[in-house]
Order: sequence, then structure tokens, then C-alpha cells
Amino acid sequence: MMNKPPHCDIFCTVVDNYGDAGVCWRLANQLAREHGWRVRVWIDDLKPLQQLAPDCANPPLEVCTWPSPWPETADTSDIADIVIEAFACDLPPRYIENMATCEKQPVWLNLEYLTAESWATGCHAMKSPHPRLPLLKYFFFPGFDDASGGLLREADYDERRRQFDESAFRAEFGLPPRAAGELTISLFSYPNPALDDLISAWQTWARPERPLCVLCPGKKEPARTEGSLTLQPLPFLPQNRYDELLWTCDLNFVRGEDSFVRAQWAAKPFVWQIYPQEGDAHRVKLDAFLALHPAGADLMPFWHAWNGWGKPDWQAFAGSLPALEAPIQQWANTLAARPDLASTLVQFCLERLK
Ligand code: TRH
Repeated sequence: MMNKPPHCDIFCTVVDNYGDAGVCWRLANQLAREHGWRVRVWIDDLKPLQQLAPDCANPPLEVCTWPSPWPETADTSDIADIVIEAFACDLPPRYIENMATCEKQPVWLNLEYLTAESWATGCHAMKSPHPRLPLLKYFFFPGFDDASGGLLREADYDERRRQFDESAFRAEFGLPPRAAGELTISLFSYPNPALDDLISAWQTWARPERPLCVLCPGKKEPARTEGSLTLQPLPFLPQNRYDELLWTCDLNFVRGEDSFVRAQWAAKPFVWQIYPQEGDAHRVKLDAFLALHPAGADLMPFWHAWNGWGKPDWQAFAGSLPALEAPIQQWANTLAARPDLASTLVQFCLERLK
């Protein structure tokens, strides 16, 4: 066992949007704050991180711009005990060479994308020997079952939620106080051809509920009412405040990877727009998740339509919302009872550092 806190380097390339930085940042925070690790985040684009975490320059984390080119030094004193490459980003070749000459081989992980497909669980913790150097890399797969690496969930999540004051949140961000019969919806999506139809459906939606749709992020402009619908733009929120928005809303539209997981913790009905891939490859991934979820069959028609396979039937989906609440809560409880990703990763690494 090590007597000093382990030193961990996380390498992150921002491919697009916020997910790459968002996942790395969450993990880095948990490793530093909950597990006492010394963590450095090497990121090639600071901008998304600064939006997600305006305080990212503060200790205990160290955030560094990934230099290009990486300095050509053979010094191994700065190589971390644990090296995490996020989403198969390529580590600097020099860093890899230096890892190979360290007295004690670092634990090297490739943190993979989240998928509910069964092959991923089968590949979790698999070893991949370096073709040339005496180094081993492990695949670390997040996931929804015990055989996977788990999901990111902070230890203080429940406590933060217990202390959350919805009225204060609404007042702070200019949302009107909750009206009787209001359905508050958050909308975080990729450009989506189904959106216009959905907006029309909300504008003409027969009561009792009136939709208040929070666009996140939205343009810097005042809220506007169109028929039954109020559209309320919000600025891009820091990550922890985004959780608060998800708690405030009765229905959350999320996308990608990290907001999709946060919506599950929020345990409110949600609609997932999956990151689109060529040839509809993402459909398999979406269906794998629906097959696992206790409300999957009921979510499927609207989720499919929102992802481009069919026409969204808002009336039908809205009618199913009350019945979705219990299975969605049950799913969140089941997932929350499992070890979280950071704890699983820490245990995995410490066993290999012994
Ligand atoms: O932004 P995303 O679409 O990110 C990604 C990338 O496209 C990436 O390349 C892809 O691989 C991955 O998805 C699957 O969606 P995601 O993953 O939900 O990340 C958004 C992050 O932004 C998440 O951490 C939540 C956060 N967020 C805020 O902090 N404040 C906000 O106001 C909003 C709307 C989101």
C-alpha cells in the first residue's frame, strides 16, 4: 500500500461539446476531494472546462493546458502513479516512453464511453499490452451493472439535494414561481428536426398542465410566451447548478453522456438524445439502454422519435408521465446502491499499485 496519496494524471482531448471535459472534471474532482488523490488534468482546450467549472483553476485540482508538442525530456520523476486517458485519447508518445522506464509501472487506464451494450461489461478491466514497451493498459468501462466500472456519482449528491431550495433556485435564475399545474421542462439537445413539432405541440397543448420550457443553454433574451408555452432561456450553468435545474424540472431532455447520467440521478422523467453516429450506429446503444430500464418499453416510442426514428407524439408521452415516475425512481435507487465509478476506479488502481 502507498503511504503518500497517489498521484494521478488525467488526459482529456475535447472532441466537441462539453461531455469530454464534463466527465473528466467530475472524475478528477471526486478523486481529489473524496479520495485525497493528487490530480492533474491535462486538457487541450480549457474553454468548455471554464464554463462547466468556473472555479477550475482552484486547488485541490491542478488543471494544465496539454502542451503541444509535449516536452521531450526523459525525466520520469513527474510521471503519475495512475494515468488515465479519457475516451482513448492518444497520450503524448514521450509520456508513454517515460512510463515504461519508471521504476514502478504506473497503472494506465483508458476510460471508455458509457454504453449499456453487454459487450462493454465483458471488456471492462480487460488488459491491453503495449505492442513494444513493457506496459499494460486497462480498459475501464462505465456502466449500469455490477460487472462494469459503475457511474459517476458524488458522495454528497443526496445531501446537496436534501438542502436544495427550488424556490430560491427559480428566483435566482429568473424562473417564475411554480404555477399550479405547470410542467417545468429542461431542454438540452443537439440540433433536432423534431424540435419544431414538439414546440408546436406545447404551444397548443390542452391543459391542465402548462409547459414552461427552460432552454439550456439559451440565447441571452427574455422569456416569451407562445400559446400555452413559455420558453425561458438560461445561460450555460456550472455543472453543480445544472443538477439543480434537473431537480427543479418535471421532465428533462438531455443528450450525450454526462447529462444523460445526471438525469438518471435526478430521477425525473427524461428524454435522451444520444450522440449521433454514422449509419445510425447509436440506435443500438439507445435500445440497449431501453432494454435495461424498467420503463424502457414506455419510453421507447417518444425516445425513438426524438432521435429521428418516427414522429414524436407529445400527447401520448405526456399522458404516460405520471406512470413513469415510479420506475424511473426505482432505476435511480438501484443504480445509486451500486459502487460509484470513482470508488470502483480507486479500488481497481490501488489493488494494482500494491
Ligand atoms: O455536450 P455533450 O453533447 O457532450 C458529449 C460530446 O459530444 C462528446 O464528444 C461525446 O463523446 C459525448 O457527449 C458522449 O453532452 P454531455 O455528455 O451531456 O455533456 C454536457 C455537460 O455539460 C455535462 O457535464 C452537463 C454539463 N452542463 C452544464 O454544466 N451546464 C449546463 O447548463 C448544461 C446545459 C450542461
